[in-house]
Amino acid sequence: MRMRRAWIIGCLVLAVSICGCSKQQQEEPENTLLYEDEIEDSEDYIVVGFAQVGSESDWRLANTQSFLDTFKEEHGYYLLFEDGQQKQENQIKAIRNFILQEVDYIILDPIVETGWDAVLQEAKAAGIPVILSDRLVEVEDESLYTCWVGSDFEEEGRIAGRWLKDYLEDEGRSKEEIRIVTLQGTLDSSAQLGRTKGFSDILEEQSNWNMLERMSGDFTLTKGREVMEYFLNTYEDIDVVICENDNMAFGAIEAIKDAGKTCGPDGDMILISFDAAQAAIEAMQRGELNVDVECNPLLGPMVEEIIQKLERGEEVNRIQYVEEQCFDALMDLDAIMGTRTY
Ligand code: GZL
Ligand code: ZN
Repeated sequence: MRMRRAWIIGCLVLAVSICGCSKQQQEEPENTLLYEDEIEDSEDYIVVGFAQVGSESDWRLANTQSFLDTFKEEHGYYLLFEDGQQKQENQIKAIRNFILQEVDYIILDPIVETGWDAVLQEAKAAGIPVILSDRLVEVEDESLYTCWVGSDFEEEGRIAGRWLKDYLEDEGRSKEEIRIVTLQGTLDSSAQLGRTKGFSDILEEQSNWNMLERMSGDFTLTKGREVMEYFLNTYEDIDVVICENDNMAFGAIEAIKDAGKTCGPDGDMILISFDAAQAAIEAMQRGELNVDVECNPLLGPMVEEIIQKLERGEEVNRIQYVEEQCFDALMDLDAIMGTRTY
């Protein structure tokens, strides 16, 4: 397989160099060209194509770094990395590029759950296994991907709901009307679907909780701030703000401060977030955030373990969850900061 790939790629490089940058290449992120410079020895490596969502959040950057740290040449891998820049069509183009270059494995972190059947069918027809990392796809034919490794997003949502229920009881507010707004992640992404559903499981058991509105901030600080400004202008009295990731929480904090209000344990509003990136733990230390449900981004080693098993012809579990915790402002945050690598 690898020798054939080297020959095909040789022709491809020759064709491209004759015709110069093809139109298609000019549209692609420049990092797909890095591969061509070292084509001659690629057959000695396990060649992995990784179609990443983007670089929208601290979590995403840590997740990307985990793959760059794992799939190194000294570990016997050649990594083709493509940043989808938060667009599904870029990820689909990247997968087609990987197929063209006959990679040994495709890793996909699908920005949304739907719209993947056709391109994953092409990967299957090319005999290239697809491993899903972090988010999931919804496809007719389950054989279009080998396995998935990531977080139990619904459980993350339930953890946040259970934490809020306990916190309000401790505060003697379990009978009071609790007015809640939610900044959702990228709509139709597994993290958004799971966190919204999981929290709703707890919400529907609390007759005194009132979900005023949910709106997507697309997991980014900028849109998170815009959505929070809208919520503050629309609703007089907000008791709880749920942000489905830290970067939207950072944006919400900015908007809340701009409105002359406060959030966190001693604030006007309870602020709940997901991911637990270092910057969020620091916000908690500043008293701006009440609780953060961790979402572990360090998926590179788990995906590598899967590839090693597949290389040995071993079976792999179809679904593999990562370990996660929940941090709140009452914990020893200095100690926690010392243990975190993202
Ligand atoms: C969750 C991941 C989400 C993070 C966000 O596993 O898909 O995407 O929660 C990131 O920070 O943008
Ligand atoms: Zn060129």
